[in-house]
Amino acid sequence: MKPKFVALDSFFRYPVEEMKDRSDWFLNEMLKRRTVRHFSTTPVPIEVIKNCLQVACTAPSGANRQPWKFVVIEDENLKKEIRKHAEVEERNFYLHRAPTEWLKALEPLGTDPEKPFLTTAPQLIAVFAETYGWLEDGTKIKNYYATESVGIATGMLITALHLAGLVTLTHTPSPMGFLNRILGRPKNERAFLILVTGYPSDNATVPIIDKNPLEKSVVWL
Ligand code: IYR
Repeated sequence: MKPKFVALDSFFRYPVEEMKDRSDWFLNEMLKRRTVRHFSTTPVPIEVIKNCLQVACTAPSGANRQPWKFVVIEDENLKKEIRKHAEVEERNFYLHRAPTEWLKALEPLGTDPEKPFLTTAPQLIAVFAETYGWLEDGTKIKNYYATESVGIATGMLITALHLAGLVTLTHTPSPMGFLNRILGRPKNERAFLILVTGYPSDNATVPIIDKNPLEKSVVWL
């Protein structure tokens, strides 16, 4: 297929001072983001979730395949079912499967096998990666860099939800195969994570942990 192009009309070149201000503002907002494990049952306006999902769907992806599927779960019975299965896997993880070293690494977070947030939060967004797909005519097609693409989209979703005034928890019960069954997702979709979304509870606390200084994560050459 012959590629088609249009002029990059959406780009705007800001004055340098304005660029600094915008990046400062954004940094300050993002420094306030915390992963939260204590959720309120207060419902979230669905328009906000929709906008944030739309942000996620603008993510770049391998060959523009957009290999993501976001399953928004509000149904109380489905949430209970997910919690039941996740807690079975988590008990197994904390009591048997997790190496001591891993448990030690999790200590500062204060996590355990109980996952009440899976039923208290108003929305669980189960994120799936489509490892392959089909063209309109039914031809099977491979997706490229599906995991990377879905990771980028999920990062943008977390950012959008934070800027909209909500909190999230990236939850990864392992293994997550039960999600396909409970949510009726096809075989080409691989569960990536559950993004627990909502308002924090009034008495929410977060662990005292630090982010590394920039020098630890960035190398300038
Ligand atoms: N999935 C478990 C354990 C866990 C693992 C990592 I890596 C974390 O950053 C946090 C928790 C749980 O959800 O408790």
